[in-house]
Amino acid sequence: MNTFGKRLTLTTFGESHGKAIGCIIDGVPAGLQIDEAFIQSELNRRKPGKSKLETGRKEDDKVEILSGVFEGVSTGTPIAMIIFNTNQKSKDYENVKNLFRPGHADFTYFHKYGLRDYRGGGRSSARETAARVAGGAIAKLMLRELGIEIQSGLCEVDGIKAESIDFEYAKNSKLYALDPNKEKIQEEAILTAKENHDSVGGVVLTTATGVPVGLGEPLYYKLDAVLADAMMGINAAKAVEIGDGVASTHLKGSENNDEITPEGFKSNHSGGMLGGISNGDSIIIKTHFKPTPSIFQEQDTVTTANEPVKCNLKGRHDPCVAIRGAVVCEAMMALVLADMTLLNMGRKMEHLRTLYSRS
Ligand code: FMN
Repeated sequence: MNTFGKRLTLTTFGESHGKAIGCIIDGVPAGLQIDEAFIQSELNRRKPGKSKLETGRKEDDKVEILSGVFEGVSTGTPIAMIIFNTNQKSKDYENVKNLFRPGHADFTYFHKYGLRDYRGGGRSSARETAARVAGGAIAKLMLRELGIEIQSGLCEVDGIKAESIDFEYAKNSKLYALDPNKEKIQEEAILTAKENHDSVGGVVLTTATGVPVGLGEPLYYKLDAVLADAMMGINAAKAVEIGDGVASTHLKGSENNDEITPEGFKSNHSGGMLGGISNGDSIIIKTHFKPTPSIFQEQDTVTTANEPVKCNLKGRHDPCVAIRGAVVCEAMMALVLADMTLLNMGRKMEHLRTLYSRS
């Protein structure tokens, strides 16, 4: 299963050390201005090697559009995009060819398929998420025309929590930190872990503003459920919270309910969704990422023949995957919301009358 979505679908292909990765995004309505510079700028935000806080793999992540766009505008046909891999160092993975890296997907891929592309993790590598970001950029262009904007940033690194949230600040922070006062100690935590040949986890806060009431399908394609699926499907994501999430389980109903006034909701504990349908308030999601599995400390593992062995890794790895994960969270939220806007179009007769009535 390499396809995501119902009306707007994203199919990705490619492996970490293969020739290329890419995606096909289908269902984009004709007539959308496709700003290639914007798609590239989104990929640049996710691309590796921008600072010491990220993997040293240096990929340009130059995207090429192969189809579905004519004279800068979507044609309503599938949009295919490709990104060639240029900076693979597959020999770094020769020593893990016959063993399983703890915390990575090697063990499960091998036992599921009976073989695995060990070079950089093959398809299980988060290199694939560049293709999601390319597809997500198209979804963002579509949503932007509808007044929906998506932003993200890190609200926690190695247990160090943000106490204030500033999405504008996060845009120019090396670690997409949401709290300017916590950025320095969060950065130090990442660099200390890296010096100790270790890694840290982090939490990404993603929000969408300008979302209309009514996105989300009862009962099996609820907006919160699909967003949770989209976020949990990102490599290394281990938990997702909608609105106040886990904290809401510690509140009384009187504290947790978002009271309603003629001007709108008084608060947003619900994260902008009720009954699986958007309520017109901002969508708020937290995605919790585990520490990067590839670390440079000796660890116990087994070979493909199930013999005990020590695992000593080479290669280049992110000390905190949540940083680049933030851009992927935005892409996944964009894909879900774009899909939901298209799905919602036939839900009222007035939608159909607007489209088809001749009078
Ligand atoms: N894992 C690594 O071992 N090294 C990396 O450099 C690395 N970079 C990542 C970058 C991003 C943006 C993301 C989202 C994840 C990254 N991961 C990295 C995590 C692995 O891909 C992931 O842990 C692995 O596929 C196992 O899947 P699971 O953790 O979801 O069970």
